[in-house]
Amino acid sequence: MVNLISKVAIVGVVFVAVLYQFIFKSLIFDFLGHGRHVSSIKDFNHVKCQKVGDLGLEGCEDMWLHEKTGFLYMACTDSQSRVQWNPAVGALNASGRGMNDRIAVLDTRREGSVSSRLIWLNVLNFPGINGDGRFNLHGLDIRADKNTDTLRILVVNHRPPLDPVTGELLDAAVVGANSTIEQFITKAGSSTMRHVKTYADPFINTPNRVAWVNDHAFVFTNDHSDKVGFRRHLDTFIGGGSIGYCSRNRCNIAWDTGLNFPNGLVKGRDALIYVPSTRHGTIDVFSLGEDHKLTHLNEIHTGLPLDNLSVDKNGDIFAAALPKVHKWIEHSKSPFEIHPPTAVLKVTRGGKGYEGIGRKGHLERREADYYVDKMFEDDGSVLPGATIVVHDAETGRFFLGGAVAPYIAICETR
Ligand SMILES: *[C@@H]1O[C@H](CO)[C@@H](O)[C@H](O)[C@H]1NC(C)=O
Ligand SMILES: *[C@@H]1O[C@H](CO)[C@@H](O)[C@H](O)[C@H]1NC(C)=O
Ligand SMILES: CC(=O)N[C@H]1CO[C@H](CO)[C@@H](O)[C@@H]1O
Repeated sequence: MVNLISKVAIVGVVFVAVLYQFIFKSLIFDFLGHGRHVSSIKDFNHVKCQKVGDLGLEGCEDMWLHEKTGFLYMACTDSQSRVQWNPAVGALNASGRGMNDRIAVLDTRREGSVSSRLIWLNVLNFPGINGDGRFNLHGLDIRADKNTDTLRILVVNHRPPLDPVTGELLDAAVVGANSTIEQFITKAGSSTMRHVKTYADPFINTPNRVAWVNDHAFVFTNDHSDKVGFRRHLDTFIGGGSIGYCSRNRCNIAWDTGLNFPNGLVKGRDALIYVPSTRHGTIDVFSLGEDHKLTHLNEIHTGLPLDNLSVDKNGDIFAAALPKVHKWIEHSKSPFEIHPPTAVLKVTRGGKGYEGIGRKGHLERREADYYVDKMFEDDGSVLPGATIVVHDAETGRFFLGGAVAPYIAICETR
């Protein structure tokens, strides 16, 4: 018996040691960022950043820049509500959800105070929850029409779940959020957007970000394996999540292996799909086939836990990274007190640049096809705990927003 117990104990110790080596060590140091050195923005002489607070630009989780006009679209909420309602990180208290989520439009290329260049989009034709016209914003993508000023907007909307008969709130902690993807239409610089349609589909399960692939179709990430439940809890350790595709009224899963918290995906200038996995600090590169499935072409290692990506006019990809995820987790519970560090990474495609369309085999396992540079970073003094960074290649400016941050930041680099 004693023998058996000691054998069990030894096996237990070995098991914990192996877990430490392969899972917890990477979790604590690589992912959570304990012990990682972070520079201050002051070490980057050419970068001048400014906090923009007090204008209601809170919780601006996602941003998109209209290259032609310089209008910056931002999906915002109030920071405090994200503490209660943020299905991506399992905050599922629907009665604390934001009741004033809205899209801001900042004219970034005009002179004058920020407030004189900022408008909020009024929403037309959208029923919301029991007719209240409201939504709960997360990821967004916009497709600019080639010939006109028309902009097609897609947003992830984390609706609270409702009882279909009574219309009362169901317990989201039990059934999860009722997340949908909403399409709106607007014109650059307009102060309204009109609802076009709702995509509600079993494959749109835990949506995070969307990315248009043409005028009628888009891809999106499901950041977890499920809305709630046991399997979801295992995601941190064994991975989970998927990439979906929707065209008109049909959706399917386009890829579902090897991901771990896939979030702010983009379509690159080269028509490839770039998917960051926060937990791995990698970007997976895919091509989209006629069959609406993805083919994995490459994996870019960035060395930092990543968030959402954006593409600038030159085709370069920018990523907001979280050098200290453990601080960001504290920040997500106390948005006004804790200021986590942010790093801005640039991913440049080498080789043939953005023109060559990738084929399987063509890019496979060739790291040097991409270069990753850290542009600047900050210990939390000026930059928000950024979940998105957008670069205007024309002016050299960067715009940074954070899912729970109480302000945005604008950085000049020239
Ligand atoms: C849920 O949110 C409401 C409204 O903000 C708040 O009063 C309540 O205490 C929250 N519940 C929990 C369990 O945090
Ligand atoms: C989820 O939202 C869709 C689209 O509005 C709606 O048809 C459905 O009844 C909702 N389901 C729940 C559980 O709230
Ligand atoms: C669209 C979007 O903003 N997605 C993610 C950005 O990164 C944060 C932090 O990892 C996620 O919580 C968001 O879901």
